[in-house]
Amino acid sequence: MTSTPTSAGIVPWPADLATQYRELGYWTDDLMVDALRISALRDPHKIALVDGDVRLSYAQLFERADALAVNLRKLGLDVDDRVVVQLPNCWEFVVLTLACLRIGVIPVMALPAHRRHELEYLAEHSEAVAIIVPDVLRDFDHQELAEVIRDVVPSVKHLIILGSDIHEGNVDLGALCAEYSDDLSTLEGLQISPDDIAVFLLSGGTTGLPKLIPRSHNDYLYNLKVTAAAANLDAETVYLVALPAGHNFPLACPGFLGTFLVGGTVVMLRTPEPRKAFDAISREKVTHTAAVPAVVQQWIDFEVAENTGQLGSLKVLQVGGSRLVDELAARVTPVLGCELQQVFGMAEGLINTTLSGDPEEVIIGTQGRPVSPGDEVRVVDEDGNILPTGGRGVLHTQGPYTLRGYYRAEEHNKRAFSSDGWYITGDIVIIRPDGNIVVEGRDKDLINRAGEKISGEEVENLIYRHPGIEMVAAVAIPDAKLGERVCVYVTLREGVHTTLEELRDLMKEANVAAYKLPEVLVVTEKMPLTKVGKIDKKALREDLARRGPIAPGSSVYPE
Ligand code: OOB
Repeated sequence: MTSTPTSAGIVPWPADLATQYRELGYWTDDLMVDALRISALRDPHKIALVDGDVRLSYAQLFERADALAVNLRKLGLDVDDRVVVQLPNCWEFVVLTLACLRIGVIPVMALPAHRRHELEYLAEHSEAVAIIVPDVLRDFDHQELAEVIRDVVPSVKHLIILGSDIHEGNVDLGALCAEYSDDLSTLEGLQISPDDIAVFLLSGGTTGLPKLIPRSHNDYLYNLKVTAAAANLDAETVYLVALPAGHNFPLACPGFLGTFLVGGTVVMLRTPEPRKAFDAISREKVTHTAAVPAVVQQWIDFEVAENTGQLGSLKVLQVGGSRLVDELAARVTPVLGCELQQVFGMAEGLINTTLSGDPEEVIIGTQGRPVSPGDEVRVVDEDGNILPTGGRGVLHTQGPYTLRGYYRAEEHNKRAFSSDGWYITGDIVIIRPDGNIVVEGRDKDLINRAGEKISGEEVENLIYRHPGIEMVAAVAIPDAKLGERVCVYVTLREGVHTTLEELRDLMKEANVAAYKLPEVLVVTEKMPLTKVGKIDKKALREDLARRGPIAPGSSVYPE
């Protein structure tokens, strides 16, 4: 079968904006890998990448990326092929990303927690030619799952496996990651345009399954530049990747790619668990890292309890992914001894940050401002009116690194973008007179569990598979540790009983990522409805507030 060219599913920037972004120097028409390689040439012996005992200099990193690129070409991968990537944080992830950029193969950045439900859809929707996964990770057999998906998704030809137990017919990623290749001729003359898609990121997705976010070389390279500058990265930077590396934040805001751009050193760690993270920070003299608020809470608790004093090298802790409450923000510098940089970003594009040197009140109480002068933001009320400064409403944005449409999602795009093409973030914000943004809530059907986004509709669709469920609504229940967890409200058919366990089992049978499973069940006799007959989630959230704390794992029944 021949697959669709990626460009067929892309909404381009309007020509006048594209011209403007070039004239203003935001888009430089360089390929990402070429820009990154300049760092390698500047100081080839400098350590670029650390993963446990593995230490690669810039020269070695790019030799390996080239060798892998050659081997992927030999396997038959071509410019514009899509591959689903689901790897833990490890040096191979980095080498693979660079190799894909080198040969115009587009990685679809899946998350380690994804299971069949998500991966099969991603492979299908992107018409992926390969799936790249570990053999077994945390007791889950990813290789076996990839084989199941290959058998049902016709585009998938290759399974590329990281690990030691490679089944017959599958390809060993370790073997493809050779130290170098002495014949780079297959890498010459590849037709890759800087307007082509470099990577596909995943959206949190408010309707059903995650949407694919196309990021072009021009836009994503610019994203690296502006976020690296905002975080004051330079060649002395040692950046720790502790969040899942396929997320926009640790990937490119500035993340590991942004660190390479300035010639710094990247440290890969599989988990942000405090003991391991603190050891890595002190061992490698980490200067910058990114965390979600739930991780910051753990780090602060750990430091208060253990008084490790291990964070002396840490200059900047970037925090984003969900709202950092002011009380926690205020503790970062006193307890961890580093600067806080709030980052309010989205895989779709727009990144806002506080900056070093901002007044304390800004750093603690706001989510910062757009990193690029090309970012345009406006706040819109329920009737679509643009509000004056200080008004509270939904944030819309457009700019040189914010998408114009999700990949192959024509219908959804009509709702996710305004008629003039701005991205409707769904975040409810106030933009202060000084330009800093405060995130106050959201107007989108999404649950933010420790930075992982869960679509309410997706959970509901899965629970509707239960024949005894009459109506179901998934809403966020506030949680001290994770920010939010998934709570489901259900009404039941006559004579039916259900439990949280049963609904969780139902979702497990559907093979969805575990973070999406509901953690609180409320059985109710009547669902509140809006005037147009939709379930009134606002009323449900108010109901939750009235009920007070409900422990995770609980089911609540009518009296
Ligand atoms: C990051 O990206 P996504 O795509 O996983 O999620 C984006 C959404 C935003 O629309 C907003 O609802 C929420 O996550 N969010 C925040 C926030 N940062 C993200 N809400 C409140 N305060 C913040 N600081 O989450 C992301 C991407 C790049 C850098 C940082 C985070």
